[in-house]
Amino acid sequence: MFDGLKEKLGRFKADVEAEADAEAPDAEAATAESTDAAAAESGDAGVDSDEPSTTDEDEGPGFAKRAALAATGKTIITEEELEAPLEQLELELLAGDVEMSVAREITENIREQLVGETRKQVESGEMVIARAIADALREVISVGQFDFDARIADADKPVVLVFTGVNGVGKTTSIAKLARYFEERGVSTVLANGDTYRAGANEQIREHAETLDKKLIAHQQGGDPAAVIYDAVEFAKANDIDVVLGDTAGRLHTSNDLMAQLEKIDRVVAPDMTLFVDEAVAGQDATNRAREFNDAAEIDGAILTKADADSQGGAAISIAHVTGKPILFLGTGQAYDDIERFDPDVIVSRLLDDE
Ligand SMILES: Nc1nc2c(ncn2[C@@H]2O[C@H](COP(=O)(O)OP(=O)(O)O)[C@@H](O)[C@H]2O)c(=O)[nH]1
Ligand SMILES: [Mg+2]
Repeated sequence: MFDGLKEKLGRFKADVEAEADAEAPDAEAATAESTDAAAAESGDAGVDSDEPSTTDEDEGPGFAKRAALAATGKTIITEEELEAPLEQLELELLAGDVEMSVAREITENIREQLVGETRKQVESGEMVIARAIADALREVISVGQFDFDARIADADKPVVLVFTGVNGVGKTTSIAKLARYFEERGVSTVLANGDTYRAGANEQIREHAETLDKKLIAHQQGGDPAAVIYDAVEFAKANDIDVVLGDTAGRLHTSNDLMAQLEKIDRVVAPDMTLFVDEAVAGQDATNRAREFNDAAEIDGAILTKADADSQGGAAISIAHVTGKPILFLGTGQAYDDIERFDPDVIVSRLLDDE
């Protein structure tokens, strides 16, 4: 998943490590030595030069050297040395479909963390660099995250979720997957086909509803989407259903018509959450659409589909930072179980995994 980005980040890490090694040829030895000494001291005894030196004799031969290293404030790498690798990384992130402001944020975070970083006693240069990249990524992708299951559980029932996004990105499929997801958690659902625009939309979602054994509320093609979702809410109230999953038509986000429809849905049923759906393979386009949909009809979160297909990964790390709303789920295939919660820590470790 997201192999393009993974490769670019790996290359950057190797570049900076090479710079750090070139800068401090004796650093490896010093680090190894101090690591051993730290283990022997069994604790977090620092090498601060101003530490009382009463235990000098017990410290072994490495101490003087370590103290000297700390006193000189030996750094991993200087700003100058970081410049070329960071510039290269920024270009590669852009080529990997990362939004420009997000690429900047990531490289700035890494710069801030690495410049002047003193080689720590028990931490190799490699670890410092890996941590800086991981922290920078986590910071941009965890924007706005909240506990989705808890929010659903705590909300007044029925909870109304409306799905937006352009045609073909996987809205209807994601609704079907979420019906299964909720069922596994003991949460009941009703499906509402607010896509009254596209021919065949009723048949497609009905097939899912029947397979999943869920009630579907649908009107004729050409009907009013807000009325369909309203009816589903009434059905949920009358039948003690927890969650209404409201599909919508996926016309162009620039279409005034569609935006007027979303506004009407907002007015008539006041959804608890509007979830924007787009596909990872759309890259920068997905990020731009997320921004535009959010501007037109505020979203509460996003679902990024087709993460299983070969995508760079740029949308996955850009959407939250650009919209201020979290990616909540990843679609990872065409089957009902192919959906997972978007967990920033898991994504970061996938992107930085050396395998
Ligand atoms: N590989 C893959 N295909 C998906 C995923 N989600 C949806 N699709 C496929 O994308 C196509 C369009 O999906 P659909 O739900 O009809 O999109 P909608 O127009 O937004 O409602 C269908 O063929 C789905 O099977 C996913 O996570 N991975
Ligand atoms: Mg659809």
